[in-house]
Amino acid sequence: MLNIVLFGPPGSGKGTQAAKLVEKYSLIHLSTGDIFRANIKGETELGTLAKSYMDKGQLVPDEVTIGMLQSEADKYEAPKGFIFDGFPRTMDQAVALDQYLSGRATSISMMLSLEVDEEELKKRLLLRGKDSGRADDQNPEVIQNRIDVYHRDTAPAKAYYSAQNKYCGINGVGAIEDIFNLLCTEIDRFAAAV
Ligand code: B4P
Repeated sequence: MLNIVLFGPPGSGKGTQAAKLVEKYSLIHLSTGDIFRANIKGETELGTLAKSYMDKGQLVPDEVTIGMLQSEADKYEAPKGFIFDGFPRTMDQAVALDQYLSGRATSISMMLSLEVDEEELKKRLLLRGKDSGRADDQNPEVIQNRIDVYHRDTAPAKAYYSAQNKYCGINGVGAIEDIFNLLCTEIDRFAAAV
């Protein structure tokens, strides 16, 4: 299986690139942000809980997020692979993901990390906030909090994958198609080596 962690700060292009990658490589796309937003729309109990964190730019607690991710992944018995988009976002999530995949006799192939400077992130998120109506993209303070949480709680997961020789940083600034080509080059290089 080809299992990719698509990583990066909020607004770095994870969702944008994941949509293109799943189509090219026929992978299953698991975006924790999308699953939370679907639950908010459906007014489920999980949605109400998630909204109370997301609206403030905080992470949804690990015990909720990890369980939800695993039950989504369980729906697919024999996929070609997964793209984990927005997960893991903490060290505990990274460890839980390894344990989960090992139970399925597979593992993470690589972490592709989109690197984008803070000014560009803020610009993109505020722009999306105007069109999408996403509450977490409309308030500069919430956006700053999401970026701060990324540096504090999420970015350390890079070292976790580096230690396994699975980390790959990608320049996430530029044309969407050019960034997509950089990602594909890394995936194809990995696929050719196994
Ligand atoms: P996510 O849905 O993962 O949202 P995100 O990080 O803001 O978005 P993403 O990075 O995918 O957006 P993209 O750059 O594609 O998370 C939302 C919230 O859910 C989190 O804050 C948290 O509260 C909660 N959550 C999710 N996962 C969790 C977890 N594992 N644990 C705990 N809580 C969790 O797009 C941004 C914009 O940039 C778009 O408008 C796009 O068009 C634009 N863009 C993309 N690429 C561009 C480029 N190259 N140039 C210019 N613009 C570009």
